[in-house]
Amino acid sequence: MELNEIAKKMCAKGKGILAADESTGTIAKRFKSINVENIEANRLTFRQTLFNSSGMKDYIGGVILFDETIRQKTTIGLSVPELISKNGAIPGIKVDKGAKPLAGSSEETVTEGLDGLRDRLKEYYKLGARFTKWRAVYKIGDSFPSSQSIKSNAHALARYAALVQESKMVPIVEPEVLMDGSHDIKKCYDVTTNVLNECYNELNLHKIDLKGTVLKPNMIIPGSDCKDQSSPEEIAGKTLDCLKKNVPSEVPGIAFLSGGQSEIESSRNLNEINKINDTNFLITFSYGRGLQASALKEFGKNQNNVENIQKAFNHRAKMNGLSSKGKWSINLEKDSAA
Ligand code: 5MM
Repeated sequence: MELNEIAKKMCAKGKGILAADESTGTIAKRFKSINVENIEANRLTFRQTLFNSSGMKDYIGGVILFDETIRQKTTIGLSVPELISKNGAIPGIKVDKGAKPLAGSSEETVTEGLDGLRDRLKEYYKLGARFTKWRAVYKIGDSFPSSQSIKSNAHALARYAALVQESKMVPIVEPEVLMDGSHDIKKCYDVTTNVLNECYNELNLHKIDLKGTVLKPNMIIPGSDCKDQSSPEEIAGKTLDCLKKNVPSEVPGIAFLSGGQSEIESSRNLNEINKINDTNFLITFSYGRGLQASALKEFGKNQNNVENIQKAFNHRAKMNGLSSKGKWSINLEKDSAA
């Protein structure tokens, strides 16, 4: 498949991406919150239950995996990537090695993982991956993000994307401006503008074929401790405006991260954005917590209750699938859950 075709399939109308690429440390936090032991068998059970649910076929275009997961064999005989493909989605892999302290600006981070990446990509392709993900993280503060952080992270994202396209896979470019802090929505808009601008400068410099990429940005949202919270309409208007001004029109798909929004908030905001989407971008979700929080709770209640875990996941997948078409409503939330 051509890169552009893969990107469009990942973000096809009515579908989005399941971000199940929590590293061992992050999944440890998630499992701790539900009192489940963080061992390989439990991580496989939870993820296999999601990947084998009926919601996959209708609402999920791609699944982002962690290194451990892409190598696992499910208890039904298939490898994890085989199970995902069988259920109609494209397997993908997180290839960054995490956000590490940025020398010279120790309160900020730069994402590492370029060394040896070309060889790792060859292996992931053989294991079945057809797209990849790399996440850069930007914190908002009085003097953050610095231009040092914006430039170094954009440079790394572009070098990553070039290696990935060379390996015939689609790079998801994820510059995440964090929600943490008391900044207002305008500050988020301005910072995201600068971050996106620098990312596309570097992607162009590194000759990335933008038609074969997917952008995974944050929404334009006030900080989680900001006193003036915004309406979904304002969030949608500012988010779409920021994307129109800063994302080149060749980019086929934009799949948001949920970033700490609740499940309902992330569905509602995505829906509002799609209601006013007058661009050619396929605008959808690439949620981790936004898709998995309820299913994780069910898993905590009883790890063997496949039906309840899948029911919770199918519901969120369906709601976000509707949001990707601007067809979600709070009433459907209640009806479908019932
Ligand atoms: C699923 O979490 C991803 C991996 O995080 P770590 O490397 O810290 O373990 C993360 O990159 C995720 O893909 C995005 O942030 C989207 O997830 P949310 O929960 O923000 O929708």
